[in-house]
Amino acid sequence: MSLSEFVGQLDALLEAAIEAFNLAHTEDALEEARISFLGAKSGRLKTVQKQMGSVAADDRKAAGQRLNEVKQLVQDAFEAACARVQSQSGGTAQPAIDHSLPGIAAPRGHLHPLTQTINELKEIMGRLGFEVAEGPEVEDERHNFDALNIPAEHPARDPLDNFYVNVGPAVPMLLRSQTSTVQIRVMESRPWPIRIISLGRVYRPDTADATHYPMFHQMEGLLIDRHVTMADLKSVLRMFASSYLGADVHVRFRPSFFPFTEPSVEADFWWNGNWVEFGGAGMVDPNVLSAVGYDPEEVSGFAFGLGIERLCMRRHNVTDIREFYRNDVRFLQQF
Ligand code: FA5
Repeated sequence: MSLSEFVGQLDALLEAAIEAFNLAHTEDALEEARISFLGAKSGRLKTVQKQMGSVAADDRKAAGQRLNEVKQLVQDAFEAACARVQSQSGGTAQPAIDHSLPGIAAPRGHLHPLTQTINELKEIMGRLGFEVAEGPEVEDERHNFDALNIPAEHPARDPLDNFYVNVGPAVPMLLRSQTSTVQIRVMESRPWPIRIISLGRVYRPDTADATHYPMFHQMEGLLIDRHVTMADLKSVLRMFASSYLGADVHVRFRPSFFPFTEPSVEADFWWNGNWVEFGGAGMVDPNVLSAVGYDPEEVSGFAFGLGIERLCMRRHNVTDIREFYRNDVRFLQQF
């Protein structure tokens, strides 16, 4: 064999060894590559070395020198690959993950009790034919007050009783204080008949106590059609209350006043020896129907706005509304 052939074989071997070591990503794969190139008995380097005897005697010294250089280079490439594989597996000889160990089960969360309540209320009202409508939480005064027949001088508009937000001098805006805003948005956007509910957050600067919170949830209901009466309103609210709170729930209606309904009532349920108010309701005031372009001579309707926390409290016997917002997992886990 000529010297150049011998050296050519060594160079090809070196190139192949470097590539094989680079491609090895586990200690096992690297060991396999090491045996293939540097193995003492039948490694490829050994095989080439055995051919040195066939190189012309004059060239043998040069061939030996090159053989030693390549041996060293292959050894260096192997050691560099060892260091890389070890650092990739966290520097330990063990695999980073022990697949045989039992796993740690992640604790499973669930929906907040109020979200669960909202979903259930939607389902009950859906069965009564009410579809869900949405409205913004940051509202203008027209939807929160004017169109609801609440005039400029009405005490309910007092800045101290509302959360006004500063979005620019031209448009006074506030966090909605009631979901009745959505009644207006729906009536403005489509012709009657209407049968909707809207559930969401409302905001009032009320002091927090066992039954009040400055941010709470309401379910608004609105039904507009020909010949709607107070009897329809009371039937729907009674059906709703017995579906959600149980057939034995005791509900009463008290005369009340809201600028946007006439006549108006407040609805209470009996709970732990007391009447607890859970919502306001009434027949939609003709002024409201006119404000959205409906003819009060042609249609009538009823509306209601119920406190979702109060309903959920009675259903689950929660005696302090603040529990819903403390985020104490011991409380939340119970639902
Ligand atoms: C209203 O908000 C009217 N928009 C309801 C209405 C709608 C009347 C449609 C007529 C027609 P009121 O302010 O009473 O009404 O609130 C309704 C319910 O929200 C209350 O009965 C109560 O259950 C709940 N609520 C009121 N304030 C709070 C509060 N600070 N924290 C928790 N729940 C409250």
